[in-house]
Amino acid sequence: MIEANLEELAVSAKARIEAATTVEELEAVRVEVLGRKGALANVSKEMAKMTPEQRATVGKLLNAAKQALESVFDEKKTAFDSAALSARLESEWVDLTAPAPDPARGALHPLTQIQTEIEDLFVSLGFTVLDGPEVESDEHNFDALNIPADHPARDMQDTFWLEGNWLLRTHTSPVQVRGMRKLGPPLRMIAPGRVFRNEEVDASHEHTFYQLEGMMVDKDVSVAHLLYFMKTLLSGIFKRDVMVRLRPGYFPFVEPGFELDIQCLICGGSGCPVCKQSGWVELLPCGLVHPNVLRKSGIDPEEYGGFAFGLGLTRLVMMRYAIDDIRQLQGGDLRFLRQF
Ligand code: FA5
Repeated sequence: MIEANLEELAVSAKARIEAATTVEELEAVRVEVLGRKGALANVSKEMAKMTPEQRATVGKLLNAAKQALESVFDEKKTAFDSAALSARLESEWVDLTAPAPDPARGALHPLTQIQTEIEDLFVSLGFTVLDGPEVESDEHNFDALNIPADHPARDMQDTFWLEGNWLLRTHTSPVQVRGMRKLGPPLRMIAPGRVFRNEEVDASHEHTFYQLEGMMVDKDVSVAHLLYFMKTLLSGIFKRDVMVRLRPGYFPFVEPGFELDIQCLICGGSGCPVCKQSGWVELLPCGLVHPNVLRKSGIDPEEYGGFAFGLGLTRLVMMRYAIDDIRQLQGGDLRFLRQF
């Protein structure tokens, strides 16, 4: 009797194992049949009540059924495992021969782009590009530019003073001094760079901004030369007609000095916060180099003359791309920068 039951149990368990469609289902059958409290374990417990002969027969059948079912189970489990592995390989498949996806590309900051364009322009006109330190001496930033210690013009540029007679340069003009001393006359140089002023920040004023200095020293340099280079610079940058105005400007290191203003390209001259409602933006102060400045750098003003200019590079970028707030340029916001 018990033999027949065992037979039936084995047949039905084999069928259920083979029919299982998920690992969970398979595991449930295993626990139910082969588990510690499963059907086969129950038969094993029953054997205690049997005669030794019966026990021998049933024991054999039980072992055979157990082994047979375990092997059906293992087979089924292996099939599930290999199906799972194939699915995983399929989903994680990588084509090593496919071309790599485009990496996210960076781009040059608009300031750098314009700086490079101006450098190329001036290099093509025979100018050398010079660099100077951002931490400068009082002598280079002021004295050598005809601005002695007690000169009221020192107040024109609010200075970040450091210890001793050191400071954060307030303009790129000290590189003029370095250029004259290094190259000697005749010379043509430009010097782009970062400058610092202890100023209140607004739509058109930063405490840290960029200028581009230019200087030419030679025999018989006149205002005509200055104007020629300034016009070449502006048409090279804007590639269209822009309204400019020239007015007298005072800088101790030039005589005569001029302010070259550009009609505000943000508002077209009607007035906005960038041009302080005036319609004009100060962009390009310039002039003929003061004889004292030449003399302080070892150049004889009787023999040589020169012109110099100090382009507001950050403002130029604002005009070219119609950026209505200077703070955006150094804010580091990638959404803003990606537009260029
Ligand atoms: C100077 O710095 C002189 N060194 C320029 C110069 C050089 C004159 C050679 C003559 C000969 P100024 O302080 O005006 O000048 O500054 C020059 C330009 O820098 C300005 O026309 C303006 O475009 C820009 N600028 C000045 N202050 C700021 C500021 N806070 N933020 C942004 N741009 C500024």
